[in-house]
Amino acid sequence: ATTASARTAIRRLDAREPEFLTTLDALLAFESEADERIDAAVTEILRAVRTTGDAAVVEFTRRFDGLDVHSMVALELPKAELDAALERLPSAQREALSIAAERVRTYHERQKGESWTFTEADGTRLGQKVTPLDRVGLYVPGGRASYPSSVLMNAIPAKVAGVGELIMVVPTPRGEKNPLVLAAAAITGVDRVFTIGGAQAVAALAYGTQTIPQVDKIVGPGNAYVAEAKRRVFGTVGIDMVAGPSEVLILSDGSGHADWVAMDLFAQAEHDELAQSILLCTDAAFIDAVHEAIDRLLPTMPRRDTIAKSLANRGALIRVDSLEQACALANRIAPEHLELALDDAEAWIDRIRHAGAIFVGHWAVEALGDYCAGPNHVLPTMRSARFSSPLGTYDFQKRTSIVNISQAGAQHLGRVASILAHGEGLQAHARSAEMRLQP
Ligand code: HSO
Ligand code: ZN
Repeated sequence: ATTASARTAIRRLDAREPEFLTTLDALLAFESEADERIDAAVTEILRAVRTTGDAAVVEFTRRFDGLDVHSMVALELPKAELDAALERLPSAQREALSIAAERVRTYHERQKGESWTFTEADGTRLGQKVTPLDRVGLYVPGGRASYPSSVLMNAIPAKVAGVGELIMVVPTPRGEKNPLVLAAAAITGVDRVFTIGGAQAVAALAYGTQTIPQVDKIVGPGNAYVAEAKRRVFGTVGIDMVAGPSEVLILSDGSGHADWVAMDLFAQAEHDELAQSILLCTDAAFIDAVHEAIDRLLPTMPRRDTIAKSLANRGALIRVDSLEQACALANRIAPEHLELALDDAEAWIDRIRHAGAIFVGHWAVEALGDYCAGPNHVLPTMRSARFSSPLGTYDFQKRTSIVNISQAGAQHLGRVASILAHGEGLQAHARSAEMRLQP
């Protein structure tokens, strides 16, 4: 006999109810509330690293990570140690890492921006020159959220773009190193690795220290201290984005397997208690089946506590009228990941305007995208897919305008510029343009 499992707490909503949109917006709202203690600590750490460099980083690393080191040099991992970590991996892991890396590289090659120019009839030539960043810092969290796959997703586009030097920082509390993270650094060709973390690592990369060279951009996820530090050094260096908790939205027409949908919701929920997993479905019976699958499968999951909290906090099973309505809601939600769990999924892609990544059909599941499909798994969260894009090769390239005006071109443009400059009351601009005019 089977024992009835307990009902898992997850919202059951109906998009046809009058207050639905208000409920939905409240469910989506995520305030990374400003915490004064974090602000104050980050201010102090940034100031200390900026003024005393290595000494401050070493001291914070002793204090926060319990590493008994006395110099920054001891915090750099020699390249041989990275290569050794890769060598020592069980061959199945090494092979999986290498297949994933190769697929991610191939995909990101296509994103590479190229320089271009065009020439006008009078010989004026205009263009855009694309240049990779000189030096990039990659933050990798320690502990539970230390994902080797994220090393691939950040390092590979940087390398494909042609970044000159890629410097990774990863905290190793009490000296605990994650061999897969080191192996991922080796396989992607990260140039230098320092075992430092927190706001002090962000500060070191942003300002430079005696040992750590100053970078031009800092990418990679981190805890609240890291996020705040990145926000604060923005301007001195570039940053990728300040990401929120991970999100998945699954669109279903009741085709496919309820267990698959339940596990896809879990896959998101197991990341974090604040992660968001939502199902939009046209079929009431299928929603019941998914809820039953959740009840049955949850007790089998090692991370069931995190999953249960995440589903209760921010999850939802939502009944919709039609796939048209589901697509409209998907665009409002602008999810990080959207799964089209539909028999005829391809036909619905055109309706989706806002999503970080669209997974098309029953076989295209987010977990494959997280590791090895090829596209990046660093995606816009918190509805920012309305205005931003996945991390990509283009984030490690920048553009410079090229303006090459012929003598003939200057005659025509000189008159236009002169008139506009007078209109702005800028005489030097006007005369500088007019000096190029021939009588
Ligand atoms: N789903 C996460 C990425 C990830 N999943 C890493 C597993 N490892 C954010 O897209
Ligand atoms: Zn994931």
